[in-house]
Amino acid sequence: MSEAAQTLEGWYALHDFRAIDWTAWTSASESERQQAAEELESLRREWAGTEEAKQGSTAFYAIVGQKADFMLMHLRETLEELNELETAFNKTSFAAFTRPAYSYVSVVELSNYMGQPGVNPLEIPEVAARLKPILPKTKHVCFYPMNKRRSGADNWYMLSMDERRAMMRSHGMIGRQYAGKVKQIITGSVGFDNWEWGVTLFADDALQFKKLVYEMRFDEVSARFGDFGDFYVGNLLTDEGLRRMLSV
Ligand code: 76R
Repeated sequence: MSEAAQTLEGWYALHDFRAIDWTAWTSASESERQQAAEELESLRREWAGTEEAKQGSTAFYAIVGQKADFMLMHLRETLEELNELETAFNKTSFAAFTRPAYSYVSVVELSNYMGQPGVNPLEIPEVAARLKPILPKTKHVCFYPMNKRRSGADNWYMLSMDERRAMMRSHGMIGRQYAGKVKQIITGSVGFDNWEWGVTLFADDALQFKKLVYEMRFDEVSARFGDFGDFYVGNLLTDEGLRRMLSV
């Protein structure tokens, strides 16, 4: 058996994608819409409070294209909290104007491929901080789930630790060239959802998503071993953006 990579886990993650029932929204009365918007607003204040207390983090993005209208990405200490959040949202009158489009359950994950022997990574403050990240408020987000391939000669899980480490080093070197332009949060979902990882990228310039993902396609770990699900790309929903989106 090959040696399993050790992983460190942080906050649990829920990516909650919703579509808005625009017919219902635009034909609702002004006061129904206002009530719905206020209930959403009150949850947003609650989420902001949790974030200020550093007990979790939430990102809110409009999604471009027909896959969804918006995404809420929540990070929390426990799966129970994610469940409560989801239910609280579902009980709002705003949720009655939405329908589920997609969701993804995972946990913030760092693997030890690049770890130094004899160093406890949890004692490195940057590592500990990356396990419980406050989500960036960049203009754009990109999310997609992925697997490492397990087929024939291209079975990631049959490779030796040394082979995997060498490939992950090359992967990390490409990634580092995007420092300051793209922030990535890798969440592990083996045992939680249909793919092995969720990849969430944040950037102020959306083109950097394309450039980074494209460049990685030529790198062995993605070229030979990466299998990808649907991509979701979106724009930060500020207070003003949300008002504009919901105005009729
Ligand atoms: O954690 C670290 O910074 C060390 C290096 C590193 C690891 C271990 C790293 C760096 N990644 C790691 C693990 Mn990554 N990453 C992806 C994708 O589209 C694709 O082809 C792949 C999707 C992107 C865009 C990306 C970006 N990475 C992983 C893992 C877990 C693998 C495992 O355990 O087998 C996956 C699935 C994954 C996928 N990666 C970086 C980036 C970027 C931008 C970096 C540099 C981060 C930095 O140095 O700040």
